[in-house]
Amino acid sequence: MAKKVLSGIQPSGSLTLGNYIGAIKNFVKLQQEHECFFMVVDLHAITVAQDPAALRENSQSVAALYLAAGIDPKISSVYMQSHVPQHAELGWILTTLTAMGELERMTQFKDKSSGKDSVGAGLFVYPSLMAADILVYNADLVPVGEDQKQHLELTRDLAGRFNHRFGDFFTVPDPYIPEVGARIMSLDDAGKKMSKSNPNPGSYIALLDPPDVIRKKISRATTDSGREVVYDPANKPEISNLMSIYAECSGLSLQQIADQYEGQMYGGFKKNLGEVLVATLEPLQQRYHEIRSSGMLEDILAEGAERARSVASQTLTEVKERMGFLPYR
Ligand code: ATP
Ligand code: LTN
Repeated sequence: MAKKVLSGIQPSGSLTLGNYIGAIKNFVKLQQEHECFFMVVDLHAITVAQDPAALRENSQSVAALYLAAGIDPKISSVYMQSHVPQHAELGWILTTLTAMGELERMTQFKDKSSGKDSVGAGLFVYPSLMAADILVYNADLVPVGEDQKQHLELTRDLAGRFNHRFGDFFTVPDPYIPEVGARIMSLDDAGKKMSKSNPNPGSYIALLDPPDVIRKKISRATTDSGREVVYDPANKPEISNLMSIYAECSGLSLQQIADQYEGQMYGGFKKNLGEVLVATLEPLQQRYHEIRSSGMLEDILAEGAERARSVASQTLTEVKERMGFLPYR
């Protein structure tokens, strides 16, 4: 049966291979069978300081990359989170149902706030806004990478809490996390996830990196001692990470890759991986540039937001009535 699917990516930098493998590839897959909502979560991005010009550029870039990767705006709604004001409104309501202790336990908050002198309150309440993003459409499925699992659990708890207090209304959503590629690691440190806000560009492959930059970054990626191309995340995290990337972009299984490179050293494997990535990303980049220069983005985002608002506004009316807010005309 067709389900409602929702997800979002922050316009907080240039999208990486981690975003593509962990999230966007699944968006494209799910849209064939389900009713999908794919947002650019600009309200989440401002939980850390964003330069206005960069936010504008990154917002358009994420939306264009969604389309370039194969999201079809005729069957999926593609839009900016800030164009649907009900997200912020339900976000506030859910914040009032969220306990401080629940937010204090969130590992993304701990990671992003650690070592900072001053931390914005928005970063702290970020998960309640994310819950609102999902619940406002009564989404059934949320495709995300592994790092978002904890936020999804809180979303499920908040849906249950609302339903318990105000009567059954929200759908309790399920995460949809890929088996391979749910956590692509940084190229310079396999102990950290690949992240677009890492200050070292050598730590990630950006989807818009030119072919030579991609080849160079892969050839410089750190590799474990030893020289066998075997998948063993506990003992060989770096080569295992590169193998996951290879598998996700070539369609080969991890075993097929291990067999193909048996008895060979890392050099040939890395060289071929660079070529696999270039072959995956070049067509996507071409479509991206066509979309950016076509001027079609604005209309697509307007249409997507209109569809999203019509669903979200009905939810808000019902939620507020159940909670005892006076209606207005
Ligand atoms: P930031 O560094 O700004 O926090 P990010 O690169 O972690 O950003 P998000 O916008 O937070 O990216 O994430 C968008 C989606 O991509 C989420 O579903 C997230 O789980 C997924 N994702 C992000 N990084 C990875 C990764 N390294 N491996 C797999 N999935 C990832
Ligand atoms: N928190 C997510 C981005 C995000 C999201 C969402 C993902 C915001 N709202 C709703 C899925 C559904 C992140 O940091 N990757």
